[in-house]
Amino acid sequence: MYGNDHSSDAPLNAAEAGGVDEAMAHVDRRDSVDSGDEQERFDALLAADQRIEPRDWMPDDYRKTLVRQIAQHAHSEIIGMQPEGNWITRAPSLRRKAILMAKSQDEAGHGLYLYSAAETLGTSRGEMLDLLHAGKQKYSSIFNYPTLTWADVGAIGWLVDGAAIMNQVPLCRCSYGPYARAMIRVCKEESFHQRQGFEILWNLARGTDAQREMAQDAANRWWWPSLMMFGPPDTGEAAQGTHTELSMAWGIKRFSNDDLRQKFVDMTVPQAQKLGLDLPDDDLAWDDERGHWNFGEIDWDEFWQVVKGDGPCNAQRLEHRRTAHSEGAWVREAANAYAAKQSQRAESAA
Ligand code: FAQ
Repeated sequence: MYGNDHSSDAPLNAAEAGGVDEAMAHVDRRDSVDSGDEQERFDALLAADQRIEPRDWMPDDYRKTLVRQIAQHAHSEIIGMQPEGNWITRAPSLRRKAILMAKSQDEAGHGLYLYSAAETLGTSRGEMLDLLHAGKQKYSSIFNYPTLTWADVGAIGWLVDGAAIMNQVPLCRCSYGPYARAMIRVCKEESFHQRQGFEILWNLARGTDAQREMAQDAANRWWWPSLMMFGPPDTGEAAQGTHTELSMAWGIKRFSNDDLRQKFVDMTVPQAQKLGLDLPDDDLAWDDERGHWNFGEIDWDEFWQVVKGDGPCNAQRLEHRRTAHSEGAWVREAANAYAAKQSQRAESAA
């Protein structure tokens, strides 16, 4: 099974449903925004749906919010390589292995685009990594769960990448230019990631009984953590204490966590039906009045436990990251020495 031939026309994910094209069609009309002082110009740019660029004045809290979110996003990409990296040496065929290696490399690349976007806000990649290693910056809760079988690689692609795209397509229209532009490229690549996960599960679900059970078990284990990825409830009374209201006013977030979670459920339930897999939620039911799927209570205690460092794999993930960083020190030193030599040469030739 290749491509989208499990269904004739339905897009598999949000990136394929036009959101990225819409962001790419954004027209730069910054020159037409002419206002008095710095704050007024910033507000006028936002009101005209124009991008804020690194050279622009911006409120300190806007800058801090972006650094927090983009750093967390970048860290998620590179830590997110670990759960599936666990299966590169055990992929069931050469084709599967090549695909999985390419996917992990894409994720390293996404980390780089994102660290670069954050650097335009005046923080260095080294500083952000130090904060990650010291446990002072976060990464997504989802990557603290183990990958026990090959089907987990499929579930990560289908559900985790699917949730990531649902959250990231609106970020292509984020008010901060470098982040928005990085997201366009990331979403295009993520779209393939989700497709490869779906295809793994499609094949397992049509394989032997043992393979089908493996696929079902993976869907059971990854469903709820994928819903948690969107972040805590942030609408109605729950909005208090979250960053959503301000981030939406600043055009950083375009939708609430709850809205994106609902869109994800609505997109994913028909896909599960197509795969022939059950989702582990007895409350899952189509609501004609709302025009959405109703779903059960999320275990927010589990979410906060994982976010605070007490999930199944938090210690292992951070330890592995710290080790990789210290073992890579010689590469960074060599790259810096090479760059210094190049610039010395360029200076003496000038
Ligand atoms: N995990 O007020 P909000 C991927 C924290 S990339 C941990 O709603 P915000 C690709 C939040 O930081 C996946 N912490 O916060 C891939 C805040 O704490 P703080 C990553 C979480 O920022 C696939 C507190 O809870 N994607 O998967 C989580 O407005 C496969 C209150 O929350 C992004 O980072 C969580 N899930 O909204 C790679 C997308 N959720 O900072 C490999 C960009 C919330 O005050 C394999 N980020 N928290 O201490 C965003 O869109 C936002 O930051 C949200 C959270 C929506 C994640």
